[in-house]
Amino acid sequence: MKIMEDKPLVGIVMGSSSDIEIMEEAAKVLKEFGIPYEMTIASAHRSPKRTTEYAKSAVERGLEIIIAGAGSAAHLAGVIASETILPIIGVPIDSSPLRGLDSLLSTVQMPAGIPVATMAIGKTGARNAGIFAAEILATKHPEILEKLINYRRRMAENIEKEAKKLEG
Ligand code: RP5
Repeated sequence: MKIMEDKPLVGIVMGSSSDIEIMEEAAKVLKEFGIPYEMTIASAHRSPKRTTEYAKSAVERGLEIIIAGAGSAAHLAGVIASETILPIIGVPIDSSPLRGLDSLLSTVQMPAGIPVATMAIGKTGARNAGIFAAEILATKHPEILEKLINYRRRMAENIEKEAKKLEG
């Protein structure tokens, strides 16, 4: 397990080492916002015990949110959600011949009672998972709120610049 700081607030979990390239996008955002996180691999079907232990110990280890990314029949986020009351953000990964549609449906279509906040497929979803985690944390961490406000302002300024360039 890669611990970025003493006390990670966000756990990033993925089903396979083949998911790292995608899930790094979530990590990049958390780094940008200075949010401590940890990253690990746990598979809902290949290592179910490790997965449930990770979820069950999350609160006592100080995590406040878990981002879970998986491909194919992606039950990782749902299984983790069933073992903790922390909010779970799911990232469907486009690693199968169905290009992520399978993981999108299996992540988003949670039966009533155990929600998973599901993002878009692939790198965009992983990046948004990082931003969404920051937004949840911002409700109680004012320094993260300030960074998010600045991030939004910079995005809007970039659009203004691009528009001016296009309009001539
Ligand atoms: C899922 O199966 C993983 O999340 C990954 O996206 C997919 C393929 O895994 P590998 O066969 O590449 O390990 O569990």
